[in-house]
Amino acid sequence: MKIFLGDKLVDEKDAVVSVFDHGLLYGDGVFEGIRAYNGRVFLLEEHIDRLYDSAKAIVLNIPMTKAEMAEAVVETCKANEISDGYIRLVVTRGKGTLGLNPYLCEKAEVIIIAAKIQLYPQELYDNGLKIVTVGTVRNHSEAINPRIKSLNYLNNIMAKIEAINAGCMECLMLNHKGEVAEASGDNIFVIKNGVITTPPSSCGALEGLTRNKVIELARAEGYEVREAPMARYDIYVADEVFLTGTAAEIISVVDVDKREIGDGKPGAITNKLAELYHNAAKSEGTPIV
Ligand code: PXG
Repeated sequence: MKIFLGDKLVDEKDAVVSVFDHGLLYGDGVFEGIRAYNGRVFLLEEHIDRLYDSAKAIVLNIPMTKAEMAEAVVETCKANEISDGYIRLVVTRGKGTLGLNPYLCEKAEVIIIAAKIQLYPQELYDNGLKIVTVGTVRNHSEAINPRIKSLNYLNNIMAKIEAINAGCMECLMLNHKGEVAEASGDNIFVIKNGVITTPPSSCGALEGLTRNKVIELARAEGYEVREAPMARYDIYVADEVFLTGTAAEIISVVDVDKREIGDGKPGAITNKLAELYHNAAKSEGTPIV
């Protein structure tokens, strides 16, 4: 496998970073998870915009232009003959000292990995997911804003541990006010009486690109979509619930804290949105050429 590291493609065995890299020492950096479908990188410009916004928010200077970054992503896919796969783009603060001071780090490190992804088992797409609310509260937006896709994922990992310990593969995370935020690695949507609602990012959600695409597709199809704060109650009494993410795509949730959602099966609107999403993913994107 070829990895993009720094400013060029190298063999996987040569793709090594310093033990003094602040990405490793402090989770100091930003990342993106991107999908390629059918020989195209889906939502590439949007992912790169979000990466640079995340970097700006943490005062991280990415030593490449957005155009160079987009080119590097495509080159990495090409070098690994990826036409359907998953791309992990990581920018760390780079090599520094054992102290926190990020200004002592010489240069940000850029890493691009283009590989295959393991999805949820098909059975879960067919029958839906069970989730539980976890005690780990989503990061306070004035501590680490959840809109920053930072390398520091302990908040999400603590939530994921609770989910797995409870026998679930995903969970519901609330913000410090008890409002619905998101899942540990996905955004959440509810459908009630035909209206689709998802929490605004101000409630503690990453502004997911799958989320944004689903909102756009749903509105184009004539559905009413709202971004509004929600309580767990709104989830429990929903007709349909689903999660969105680059890796998960659209997956139905049929049980939340032992409350069956709707009739306990993936709903019609969720299935329709998944179909629209897959059609967009297959036909849009930056060609890998
Ligand atoms: N919320 C969080 C906290 C995320 O990490 C999403 C929402 C969905 O955003 P996008 O832009 O992908 O629609 C994410 C992204 C994994 C994994 O292995 C998931 C993400 C990132 C890295 C790994 O499940 N999700």
